[in-house]
Parts: sequence; C-alpha cells; structure tokens
Amino acid sequence: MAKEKKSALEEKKGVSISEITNQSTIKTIKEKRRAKINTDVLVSSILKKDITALSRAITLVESKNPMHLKKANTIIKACLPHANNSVRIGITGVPGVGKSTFIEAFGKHITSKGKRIAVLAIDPSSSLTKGSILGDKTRMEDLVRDNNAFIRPSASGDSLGGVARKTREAIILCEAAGFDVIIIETVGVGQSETTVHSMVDFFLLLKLAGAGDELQGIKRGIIEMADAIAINKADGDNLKRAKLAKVEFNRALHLYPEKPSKWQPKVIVCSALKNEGIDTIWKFILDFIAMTTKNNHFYTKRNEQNKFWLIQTIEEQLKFDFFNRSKIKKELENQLQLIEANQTTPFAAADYLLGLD
Ligand SMILES: Nc1nc2c(ncn2[C@@H]2O[C@H](COP(=O)(O)OP(=O)(O)OP(=O)(O)O)[C@@H](O)[C@H]2O)c(=O)[nH]1
Ligand SMILES: [Mg+2]
Repeated sequence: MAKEKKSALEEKKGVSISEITNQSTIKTIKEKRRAKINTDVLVSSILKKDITALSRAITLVESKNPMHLKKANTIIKACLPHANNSVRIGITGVPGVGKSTFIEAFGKHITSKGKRIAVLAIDPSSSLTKGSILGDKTRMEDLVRDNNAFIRPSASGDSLGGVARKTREAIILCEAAGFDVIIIETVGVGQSETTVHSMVDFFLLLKLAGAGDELQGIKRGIIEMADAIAINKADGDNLKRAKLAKVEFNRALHLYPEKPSKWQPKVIVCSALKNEGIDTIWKFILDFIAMTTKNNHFYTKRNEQNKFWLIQTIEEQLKFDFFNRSKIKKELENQLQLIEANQTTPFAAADYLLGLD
C-alpha cells in the first residue's frame, strides 16, 4: 500500500523513491524532534510554575492515547527530581458536608500565608456523573480566581486504581510546579478514602454533628485513618451539637491504638462558611509535619506509600494486559458460557484461562 502510494507520487512529481524516503525520514526526525521539544518545553514551563503547561501535562497523563501517555511518562520522569516537597493533605466527607466550601476557605488561608495550593480530586462516581467540577468551581469561586491556587477536577476512569494512578502522577507534576500544599479531595464512597489515604501525609475527615449517635454509620476504618476530624457547620444553632460531637469523637479516638506516627488525632469544630477554625486546622497540620519529620515517620510513610504503589501499579497493569489479550477475551466468553451451563467450575475455568499463552 505504502509502495503504491510512493510510486503514484513518484509519477506525479517526478521524484525518486530515495528522495521520498529521505523526505519521509526527515519528516519523522522532525516529528520526533517536535515531540521531544514539546515535552522539554512543557517540563521547563512547569518548573517555571506555568499553570497552562501544568494543565496540559495533566491532560496528557489522563489521556487514553498511547502517544500521549508516552509523552506523559517522559514529562513525569523529568519532573520527578523536582517533586516530593509539598504537604499532601487528603480530605474526605459525605456529600454535602462542606468539602468544597472548606477547601475554598482553607485554600484562601494558605495563599494568604504566601503559599501555593493545588486541589485535585478522586471521585469514584465521576465516570458516571462526569465529576462534580461545576459544583466545585462555583463553590470555590474565590480560590479559582487566586493566582496561587490551582484546581483540577477529578480524573475519570474505568477503575479506582486507574484514577488513583493519574492522581499520583498529577501530584508529582503539581509539586514540580512548585505547589507547597496539595489537597486530594474525595467523597466518602467505597474504597476511595483508603486510596486517598495511601497517597497523602495528613488525612482530614470532615463530619457533621448528627442527632447524638455520632459514631454510628461511620466506617471504623476511616476514623482509624484520620489525623484530624473537623466537625463542620459549627455555626448558628448547630454550634452546641457540634461541640457535643467533638467530646464524643475525642472519647472514641482515645480508644484506638497509638498510630505509627505517634500523632494523637485531633478533633475540632469549624465553620467553613464563616471561616472559623480553619487556621487551627492548618496549625495542626504544621504541628503534625514538624513532629513526623522529627521522628522520621514522614519519610518512612512516603517510602511505604511508594512501595505500595509499585505493587499496585504492577497489579493494575497485569490485569489490564491480561483482559485485553484477544485470546483471553474470546476464551473468557466461552468459559463464562460453560459456567452458566454448569460444565465447569470458576476455579477450573480460571486455571485454564491463566494457563493460556
Ligand atoms: N451553615 C453552614 N453551611 C455550610 C458550611 N459549609 C458548607 N455549608 C453549606 O453546605 C452545602 C454543601 O456544601 P459543599 O461545600 O458543596 O459540600 P461538599 O461536601 O463539597 O458536597 P459534594 O461536592 O456534593 O460532595 C452548601 O450549601 C454550603 O453552603 C458551614 O460551615 N456552615
Ligand atoms: Mg464538593
């Protein structure tokens, strides 16, 4: 086909095959150079704190196009030596608890201290609802306009693992772009809190004061993960209930074994809407960083997280490669039918599929 094209062209323009080959070689070299220059330019722009370049790089990370992913990998590799120097904070809480309002107030507080903040989100439902960017951006109006803040809506993806990987890579890019504080927000759904916990230094749980039974209906694991619990909407009529909830949470937290960080989780009441208690939370975070860098837990945890992500990435990749093999796709269908007809067992079918080359 290519040959036919070349001879047709040859006829038309009267140029030789070798000339054409040379031209196309030059073209590929040029393309390669352009691709290289693009990534080089993007990296140097990111390092110069250029937000547009950062956004473009994150878009490459999130792309499904293999060429884009290749570029993304090059960029991440180049950014890696400039990463690792921010405070990573995870924020979780049920829908409506006030995460966006909180992040707006918290973000403004951080930027008023002369620091730069990036907000990323992991939203397990985003592939269905197309993310909550609209709501977030209107709730974070001031922060969106702040030059020292960068807000990126949640990546969508087929699996939480896939989305998480993109977020991990976005963290690296944001750090290379000189952000001092990175917030990873998630809605308290499914496994997303655990995922966020595995990529942050400090984990903040936002809660609402309920009608007494504060500890009911909360996944035990989340409380165990929290470095601080902020009872939000502690304003107006709600203040008294919020304070009662604080006592109850404090009591409950003391029943948990000591954390490896030796940090005693804090409980605080706050009002994101009225901007109350926000400064105290930032102070807690600074205390936490000071304490855990001193006792080395900060670095140990980041190392542990990196090891965890290595295994996690391999697992994801293996799974992806396996299920995308055409032979497996076909044979899996057959095996599923055999299972339905009671002619094989899930274990025998798995053994068979795993044994295919
Ligand atoms: N009274 C009071 N209302 C608040 C406070 N924080 C948030 N709200 C209100 O609670 C509602 C939900 O706030 P959001 O910030 O959108 O909550 P969210 O957790 O981001 O919600 P999702 O994005 O849906 O998960 C809004 O109407 C806010 O104005 C607060 O401190 N006090
Ligand atoms: Mg929100």
